[in-house]
Amino acid sequence: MEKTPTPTHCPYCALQCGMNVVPLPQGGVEVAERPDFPVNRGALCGKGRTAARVLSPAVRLTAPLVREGGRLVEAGWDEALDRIAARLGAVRRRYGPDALGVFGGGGLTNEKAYALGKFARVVLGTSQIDYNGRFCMSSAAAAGTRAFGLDRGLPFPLEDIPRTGCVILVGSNPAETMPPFLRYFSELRENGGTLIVVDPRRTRTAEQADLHLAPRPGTDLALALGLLHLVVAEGRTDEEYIRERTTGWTEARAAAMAHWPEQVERITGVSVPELRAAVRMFCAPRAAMVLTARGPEQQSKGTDTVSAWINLCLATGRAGRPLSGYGCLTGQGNGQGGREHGQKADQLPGYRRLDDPAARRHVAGVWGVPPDSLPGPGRSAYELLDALGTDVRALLLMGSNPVVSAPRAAHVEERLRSLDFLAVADVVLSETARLADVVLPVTQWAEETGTTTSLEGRVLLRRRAVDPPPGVRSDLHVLRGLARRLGVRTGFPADPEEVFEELRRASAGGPADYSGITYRRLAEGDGVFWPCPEDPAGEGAGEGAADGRGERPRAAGAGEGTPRLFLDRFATADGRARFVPVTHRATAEEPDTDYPLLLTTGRVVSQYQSGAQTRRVAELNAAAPGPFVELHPRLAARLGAADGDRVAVVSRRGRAVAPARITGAIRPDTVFMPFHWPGEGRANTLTNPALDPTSRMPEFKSCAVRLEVLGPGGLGPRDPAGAGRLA
Ligand SMILES: Nc1nc2c(c(=O)[nH]1)N[C@H]1C(S)=C(S)[C@@H](COP(=O)(O)OP(=O)(O)OC[C@H]3O[C@@H](n4cnc5c(=O)[nH]c(N)nc54)[C@H](O)[C@@H]3O)O[C@H]1N2
Ligand SMILES: Nc1nc2c(c(=O)[nH]1)N[C@H]1C(S)=C(S)[C@@H](COP(=O)(O)OP(=O)(O)OC[C@H]3O[C@@H](n4cnc5c(=O)[nH]c(N)nc54)[C@H](O)[C@@H]3O)O[C@H]1N2
Ligand code: SF4
Ligand SMILES: [Mo]
Repeated sequence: MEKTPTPTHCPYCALQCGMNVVPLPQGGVEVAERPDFPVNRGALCGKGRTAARVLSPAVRLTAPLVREGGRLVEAGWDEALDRIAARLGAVRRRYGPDALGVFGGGGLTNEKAYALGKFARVVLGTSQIDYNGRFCMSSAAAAGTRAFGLDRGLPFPLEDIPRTGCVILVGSNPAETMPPFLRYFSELRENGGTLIVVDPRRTRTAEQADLHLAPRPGTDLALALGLLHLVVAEGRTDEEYIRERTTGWTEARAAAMAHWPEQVERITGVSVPELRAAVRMFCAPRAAMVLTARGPEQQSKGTDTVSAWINLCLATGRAGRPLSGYGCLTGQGNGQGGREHGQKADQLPGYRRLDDPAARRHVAGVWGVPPDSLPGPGRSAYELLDALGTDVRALLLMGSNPVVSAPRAAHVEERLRSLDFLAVADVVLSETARLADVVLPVTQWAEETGTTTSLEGRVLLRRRAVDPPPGVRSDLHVLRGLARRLGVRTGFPADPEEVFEELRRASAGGPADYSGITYRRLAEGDGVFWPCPEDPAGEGAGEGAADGRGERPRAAGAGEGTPRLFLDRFATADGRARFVPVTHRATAEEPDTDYPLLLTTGRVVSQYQSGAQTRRVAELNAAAPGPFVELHPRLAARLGAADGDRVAVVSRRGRAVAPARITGAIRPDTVFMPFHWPGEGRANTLTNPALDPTSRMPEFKSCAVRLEVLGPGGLGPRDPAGAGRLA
């Protein structure tokens, strides 16, 4: 057997750490360091190091399953695909194409996301497609687009972070969510730069900060406006930059001036001296950055909140300049690329808009269909899940586990159960797959080739390193098989490179232009930053402004694309960034006498998302065996709760039970739960599906709850909801 390591990337988060996959003498593979990849230089978190465990047939699906008499039983591929095609066809004949739903995921490669979007529009003819990325960074994407005319999470590479002067990190906890990323902050501080962390909890990330602001959940909008107010009041705006590179300042300024620091202190709980200190630190150096993640974004006002942070950058001249800017840290392995190539309800490949006639013509041309045949925009993720069993009667789900991860999850579970037909393609028998009528076992990262786009906007090649178990096939194979059975015989190749070649053409000329990127080019280097238009003279194209001086992409040899955006101009029609006037508003569900506390939710380092993959790895379960509720000692004393006591957290949606973890690192008015587990400790039983009006992002980061102390948890290992069990 070939014993050389295969260089590839982690299956989990958006950092897309480089790793080697190495064959073992006794068969199987393991993950090893890959020090030459610049982003993580060999460092991996525990999830990445143990990723090969999930390749084992012992923990994953190895044959299609079909429901017979209420039970899932093994079946052949033809039978499984025949059933799906027959049922989708029957629902379409009876109720029309929009009764067919498709739900995708930001963990899917670019090729899969592209093929899934095309499958929905061309084969099913449905508008009802969306994906879990809606739950992730959609608010930042909406705010970035309206300010800069383009949304690429980070408009600069991570290597710029240590060289800036100050970073405000808002609602992001990389110590748990991207451990190798922390090095960029330690280097920043070694170079004399400062780090400000905004988080209601004193996380392990916040502990590294020069200043930690701990606002009440859901008040980041007021906080950013308060900072902007002080920037104006202290004369720290950059008037020349505002004049030359922006529009809309007058209205945005007026909106900010209505938010007095004392009022902001009352709303957020962050004191005026702390606000002043933050402004001083942010404005002192010549360059500075604001980075946001899920904390400020997963709110029913997430888009306006991100706009407020962008306004702060624009007013101080800190966007579209070297070592300065606003960036959003995407989350899933292909969180960035997954939002560019057409699995989103309103979108066509290349980050084109589905309601733009020119975009429809271009993409329809590549697909060989009349533009009029493409459906219009459909429902957003939660709205789609909420419509299951009523307007949407059959669902094809690929790359998500909403029974655990969707807001108001008990309701979503009930909607999934009410479907006429559910098909799930997954690696493992997830909680959602257990509800399906047909389950398809698919290949994973190390068993297939494909591209992802990291949080830097860097397109990367994942390489096939090992053969999948017999009986397992790829998502692309699934889509090809279904398309054929539904009468579309061409246009759905199972070979990823062929799909990528088509994606290049479909994205050409769009905002996220990949046309100059090829597998060969990706294999030769450390990835290519989009946009990367094709060089008319040959393959290599789009070597961009790697020196930070901001030329537009230029066509010249095998370069790294466009690492830095906006240095000359923003991607708006007039080249200027737009201020958006925003004002603070309350969360959708403020505490009251019945539900006096705020619940916020998030992540721990050793579990990933709904836990479908990581709950199957013994080492990770040992480190993070189950859910818990973080609460402050004062709150615990008031309720009479001791550390480890079982507590019920009750919201208007339902009730979850988990052990108490008492810590001074959280605000006394707030409790925190990680969302990685199903069953009685499922945090999403509680969460509020109030949606942001622009991005349709649910409010995962705050809802009103009360606590009931149930008493000692008892000795011995608890097994809340099968948290530690392998499926
Ligand atoms: N270990 C692990 N790593 C992951 C993932 C995982 O599931 N597990 N998932 C990946 C994905 S998809 C994503 S999206 C990223 C997410 O990465 P992060 O955004 O870093 O993760 P979260 O824990 O959801 O939220 C970050 C912080 O927001 C804080 N927060 C809560 N409410 C508020 C608020 O109202 N305002 C502010 N400012 N902060 C608030 C929380 O206390 C938390 O510390 O992580 C990626 N990496
Ligand atoms: N309360 C609360 N809820 C949240 C959040 C929060 O902060 N708080 N965060 C939200 C965020 S940011 C996100 S991104 C979502 C994520 O939540 P989910 O969408 O549930 O994400 P995963 O658990 O990664 O689910 C991916 C599923 O796809 C499978 N899979 C992996 N790779 C492939 C593949 O290549 N093909 C196929 N077919 N399947 C594959 C996995 O085994 C798994 O079952 O959760 C959201 N839910
Ligand atoms: S930080 Fe993210 S990409 Fe890196 S090893 Fe961990 S999960 Fe994988
Ligand atoms: Mo995410």
